[in-house]
Amino acid sequence: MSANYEVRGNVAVITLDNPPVNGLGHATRLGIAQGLEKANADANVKAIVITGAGKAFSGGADIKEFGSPKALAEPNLLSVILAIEASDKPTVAAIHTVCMGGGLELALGCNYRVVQAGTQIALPEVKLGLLPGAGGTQRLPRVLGAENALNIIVSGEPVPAEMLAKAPGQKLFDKLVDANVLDAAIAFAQEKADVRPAPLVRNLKAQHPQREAYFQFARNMVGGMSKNFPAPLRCVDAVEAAFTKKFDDGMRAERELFTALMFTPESKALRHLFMAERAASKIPDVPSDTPTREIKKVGVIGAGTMGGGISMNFLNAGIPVTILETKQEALDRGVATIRKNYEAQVKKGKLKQDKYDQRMALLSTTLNYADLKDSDLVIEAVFEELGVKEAVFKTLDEVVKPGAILASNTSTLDVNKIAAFTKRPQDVVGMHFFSPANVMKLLEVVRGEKTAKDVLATVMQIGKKIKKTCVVSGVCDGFIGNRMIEQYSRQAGFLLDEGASPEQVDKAIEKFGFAMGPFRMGDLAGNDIGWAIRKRRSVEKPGMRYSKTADLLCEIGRYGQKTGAGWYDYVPGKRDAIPSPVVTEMIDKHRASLGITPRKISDEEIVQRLVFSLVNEGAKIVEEGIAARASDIDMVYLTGYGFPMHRGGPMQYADEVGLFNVAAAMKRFAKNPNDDAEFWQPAPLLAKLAAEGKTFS
Ligand code: T1G
Repeated sequence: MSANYEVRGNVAVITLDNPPVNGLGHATRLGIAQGLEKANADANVKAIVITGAGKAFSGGADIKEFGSPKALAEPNLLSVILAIEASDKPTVAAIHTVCMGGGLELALGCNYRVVQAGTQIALPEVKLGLLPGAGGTQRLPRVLGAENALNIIVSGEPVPAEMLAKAPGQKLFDKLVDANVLDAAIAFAQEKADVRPAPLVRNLKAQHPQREAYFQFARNMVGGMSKNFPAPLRCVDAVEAAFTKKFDDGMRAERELFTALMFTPESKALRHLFMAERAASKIPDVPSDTPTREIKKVGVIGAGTMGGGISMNFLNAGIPVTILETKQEALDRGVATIRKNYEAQVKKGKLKQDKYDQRMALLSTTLNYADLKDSDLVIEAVFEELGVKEAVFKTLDEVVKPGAILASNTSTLDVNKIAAFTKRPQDVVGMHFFSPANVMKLLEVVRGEKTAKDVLATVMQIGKKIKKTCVVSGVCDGFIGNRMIEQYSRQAGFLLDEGASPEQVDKAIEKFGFAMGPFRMGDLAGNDIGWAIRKRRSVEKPGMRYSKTADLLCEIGRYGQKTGAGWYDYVPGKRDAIPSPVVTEMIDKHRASLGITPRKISDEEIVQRLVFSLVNEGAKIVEEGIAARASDIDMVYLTGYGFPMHRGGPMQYADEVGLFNVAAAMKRFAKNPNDDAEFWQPAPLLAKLAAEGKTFS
């Protein structure tokens, strides 16, 4: 698809037509250029209108083209905008719905802009680790001034057109209409057909009374928010060039800054994230138009931390929830926690009182399963033990109406076994929320062998409605995230056995970008949780070797912050992790018992063993079909496990390092007698891609 051309009266209309959002791919750019030529060659044409078909004026440059020769193929976006400015006949942009990135830059090249109220205006390039690279940093300040332009460029956030159209002194929009923007633009074009010279944004002067002071202030403000990302500060540099350089020199400065950012790992990570987020919503064998079941009422079993957090997600989306517990005091405790959470948001000004009241009005509680019979979706969040799940699902199977979806929030148990407790396994699915469930974005949607396709499509849809990033996982021990974190935790323990300290490991991986290293995380979440899982797994997988240090820690009751001591010591009431002589001695003794002479371990080895353990297990998960694609693994780790955004996820990071180098490192680790040679054999998928010089994505 490209751009359509027609003449209405004496006005040529060029319509961008590249569904779904009129991305400015090569064919579309070519179509616009050809339309301009045609219009300028047609004596009957007095003016030109440019607009977009469907649900957008334009969502900007075609992100899917990035990195391919097409992205720069002539006419590139800069050439198209220059052609618009060079047009003999006046050009009017008819802007509606979405006008973002290169789409707004295209409109800024026109002589005039007519916009429809409700249009979302944005320059979101910074969210891709970039900056507007087709004149946005030079033209927008000329029509909006420094402050408004810089806010839009550095935030990347959309702003309603009507707000900008009413800004004092703005020259971004020449006319704001409520509807029928194309008709209005054609009429406007006819009015302006003979005005010469037609105005051009490039001829406006960008001025600021205290330019130096303002941009210094802007750098200080932006510098704080962009610790791991260079783009926001580069945006400030580019916008300042509009105030210190001639237009063409400013354009050259913008181009240099844009091109440099295009090749940074951070931008590649963010562009990967943009595509990965959208890919995760696609289930290969479930068509995107699969009919879904209506979810009007939700039941939640269990009013504990998870049950309460899960309930809040649905209340926040305006969906009524009935929470069931076995005892009234458990219900009362659960509701009180929900209230406390909302009241904290109201106090911080993040939630209006009336919204809080509305949400609480949607919440009901019960001790009686019969009250769940009309639920369209029931999610159990009871004790993580198969026997308990069996009792719950057998009862649900008896009580809840046919066609209801029965979901388990289990984090490690076999969803197929849970489904088999019912006579409707096709309606059973895993919905694995991450604690705190009302905050963490990740939702692992675990499909059982018999889970129906419309159940999956429904859960993905409702998951998006409650603002979760949904990733589909097959059934295996730990699904995607926890299965991988087990290897990460094993490596952390082996590093202690071999000579590292908890604080060295934590500091190394936190310097890499994780919010919290494995030992501080253990102290926060509770070391006894992992202890219970290791006990269960030692029965199921006796061959799986672990460092004993974590068990030794729990055996002396050091569960973490909740017991006042864990891997670290804590001052009561404070969360600062203090290296513990008790733990140091415990580790030293354990090492001696293993006959290991401690060695100095580099931060690089620590980071590689922790991160590459995720990569290797992730590659196995993809080749087993538990995850549909490598980028799903990245979505799980970016939204559920605090993997640093600027690295793009474990698989993206491995691509950046180079799979050949990753495989080579794994082979080195396999030679370490205190490590796990079998685990470090590169997964077949990884070995294959490395050998072929390919990447996961
Ligand atoms: N290019 C290609 N595809 C795009 C796209 C784009 N710019 N924007 C969206 N899509 C696809 C998306 O992948 C999905 O595809 C479908 O459209 C629906 O997207 C030189 C260099 C426009 C607000 O960053 O913010 O211009 O999964 O689910 O919720 O300075 O998409 O169906 O195959 O998000 O209605 C700057 C990014 C580019 C805008 C619509 N522009 N897009 O939201 O739908 S860089 C952006 C969005 C640039 C210049 C620079 C949103 C949206 P699929 P969706 P939505």
